[in-house]
Amino acid sequence: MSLLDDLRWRGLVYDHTPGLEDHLASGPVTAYCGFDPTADSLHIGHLLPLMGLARLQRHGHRPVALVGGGTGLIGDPSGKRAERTLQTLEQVEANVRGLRAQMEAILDFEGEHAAKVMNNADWLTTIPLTDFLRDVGKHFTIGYMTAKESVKSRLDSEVGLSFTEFSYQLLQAYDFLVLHEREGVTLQVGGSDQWGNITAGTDLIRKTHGEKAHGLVYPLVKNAAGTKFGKTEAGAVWLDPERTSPYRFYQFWLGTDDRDVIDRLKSFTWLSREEIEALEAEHAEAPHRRIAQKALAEAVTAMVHGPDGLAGAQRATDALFGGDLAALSVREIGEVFEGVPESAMPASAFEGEGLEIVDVLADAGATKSKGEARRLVQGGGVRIGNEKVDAERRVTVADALHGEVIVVRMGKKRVHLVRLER
Ligand code: 629
Repeated sequence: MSLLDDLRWRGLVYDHTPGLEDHLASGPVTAYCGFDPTADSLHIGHLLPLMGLARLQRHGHRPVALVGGGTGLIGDPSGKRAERTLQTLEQVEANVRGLRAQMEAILDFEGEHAAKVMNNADWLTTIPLTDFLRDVGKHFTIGYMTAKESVKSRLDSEVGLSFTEFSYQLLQAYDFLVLHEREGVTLQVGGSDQWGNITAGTDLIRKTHGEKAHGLVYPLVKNAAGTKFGKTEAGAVWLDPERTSPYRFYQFWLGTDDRDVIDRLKSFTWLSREEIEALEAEHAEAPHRRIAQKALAEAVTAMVHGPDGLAGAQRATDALFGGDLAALSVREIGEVFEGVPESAMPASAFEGEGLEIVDVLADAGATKSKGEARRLVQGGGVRIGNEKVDAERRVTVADALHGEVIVVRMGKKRVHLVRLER
């Protein structure tokens, strides 16, 4: 299957310049995608375009990932309803370092079609203003620039648009020109929000060199439920494990809506058409088994966090559903039970004979009263870790995982952590 046919089947083609199919068939093409350093980590919204570069690479083309150390100083108005606050130079530089490291994990930097990471600060922060206005600005009319969706929508709105952000499309157009001249780049890819900026570049290359350059944009990912993809109650889903733990990351994909899961397998994994169609059939037959969600969560977590990251995430998930809690590190326990109510009690109380379970529940505030604690225990719904306990059971230091934290469960849904204070 040709690259474009594969991308189409995966639902990754929203629009492209005419003649792209022939251009890709004419030989190895050098393609780029840009990422502005608005944070020190990429999030899953960036995964699709980054994997898109890797898909091109696997079909024999050469990818360039561009970090916007220069454009990040300005701010792209595309798809943004309000003006952005400027970032400091130091922030942008620190963020560039974070992004570069993550890109290096997904793209292949070896071999004939080795990927390259470049930074547009190298040319955008050094070009004299007068050169820029003469060599780039002169090719664009105000009418052309204001006709772009990113500009039009803001001009019609109350917040307006600064001259700074208005200029952004020219910077991205100039990048495409520079990469065309220096690296032989003839294709820019991105999300559909980037179409205006990309075509500004193809127009500039045509005007300056009389050459044809191409653009290809992906549809923006949408949830069937109408909610925003990639956002959870805790905010964005980041690739940096310090920001979003591999466990949370895994859980995010595991929670994919039945109506979305096959599309996500197509766009966010390297699974083949045959493998995905087999999963689709299984999923249609028994959606409650969540086989497709598991395959998705495994594939994306392994790709981003490696086999160890995936193993840790699965261990944590199993532990939560009856597996061995003792296999988790204190840190993993914190991740698995993030947001669960907790209280501290002196470790000394748990030494020797320890305390009665009813007292632990009441003293920790896990139940409202001793009466409620007693009812719950007698009803057989209380467990320490995954062990069911009766009213006779005494709780000691031995029940604390790593000597630090006791996991108390009440019924199916309620959990309370008791941290031992020393
Ligand atoms: C200089 C900067 C270039 C080319 C591109 C850029 C960045 C571009 C942008 N992209 C978004 C970003 O940085 O703002 N102006 O967060 C983001 N992108 C990936 C996809 C996107 C897009 O990194 O293109 O559509 C999200 O899926 O919003 O010379």
